[in-house]
Amino acid sequence: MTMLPTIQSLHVRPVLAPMLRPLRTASGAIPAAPLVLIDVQTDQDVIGRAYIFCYTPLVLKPLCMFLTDLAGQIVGQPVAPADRYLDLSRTFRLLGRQGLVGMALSGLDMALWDALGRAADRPVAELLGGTVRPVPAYDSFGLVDPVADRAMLEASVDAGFRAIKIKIGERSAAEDAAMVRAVRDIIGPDVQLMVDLNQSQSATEAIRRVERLAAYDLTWVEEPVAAEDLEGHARVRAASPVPVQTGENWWFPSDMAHAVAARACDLAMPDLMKIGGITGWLRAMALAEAASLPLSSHLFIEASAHTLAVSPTCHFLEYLDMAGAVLAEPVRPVGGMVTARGPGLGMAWDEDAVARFVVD
Ligand code: SMN
Ligand code: MG
Repeated sequence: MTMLPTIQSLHVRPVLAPMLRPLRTASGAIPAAPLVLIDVQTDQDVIGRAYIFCYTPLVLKPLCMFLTDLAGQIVGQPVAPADRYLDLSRTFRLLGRQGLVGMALSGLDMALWDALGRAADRPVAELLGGTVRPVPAYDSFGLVDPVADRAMLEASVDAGFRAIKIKIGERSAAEDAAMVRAVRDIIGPDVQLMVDLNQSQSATEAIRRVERLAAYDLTWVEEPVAAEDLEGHARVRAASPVPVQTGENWWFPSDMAHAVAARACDLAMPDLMKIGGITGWLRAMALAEAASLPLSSHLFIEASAHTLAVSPTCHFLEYLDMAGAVLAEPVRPVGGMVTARGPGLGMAWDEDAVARFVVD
């Protein structure tokens, strides 16, 4: 029986990766993607790779330092993601795993699953007992201008996407309604349309806004109030004619369990970097199945194609490419579907691009 690989070292690099479409949301703008690239070297001549999306460049260096110091906890240990998840959960029990800790642990977990897949020369989806298969994707935009962005929206539909998300909440309710109406006219009645308020409203205002938007046949309204306001989410959900989506800010499966118990949402979309990586996702997908919640991803398109392929209530993969500029082969949706690649998670860095975008 092949021995598990052993972790030999951890190498991290901070980069600012240009994005195909710089992102503006009701809660802030992201002109370029601040990423920490993680490489886990092992003794079986495979390197596990993953990345962390940091939202702001301000945490690039602290995360790199933390991960470099974290290496001392895992070097010499087997590439056994579930074991390392439990060890590190204990290590950080007193501090808590929210914030940078959770991001680092989740990113490390993804890199370990990549290493395990590479050692077995199989895609991670197969290690999880499934098979690689096309997963429905939606094209995820930021705040849009229906005039200036018309061509981009039309190109998305022409490329085969059957679902599109836009962000709202930065402007007045009337301006948001005009934008949603215009986007619905551009994409036509047969393409699903989702909106994301990015935590920008009170429950009362969110209800008021969603009632104005219901005429445009929305698939979901996302994070209407602050992510941690579960009671507010539940209030919006009880009054909303549009299904409520949330989850990108759940820290580890316990946050998801609390949201399910609070009846906060009709749909769930954990983020691999906050839910605890692939190991955390496996627990989250079980909670979604038990609560009959359609499960979608948030960012991390490469790894999400593997985890959604084995998720019982798989709904949509969010196509919002944060790392394509530093990957040798960026993910390319085909006909509105994304198919996972192996071995492992199927990512290789474009080292010339990394050298261009690395942050000193
Ligand atoms: C989002 C927010 C911030 C960065 C990327 C994406 C957004 C989403 O909430 O759901 O895509
Ligand atoms: Mg969102």
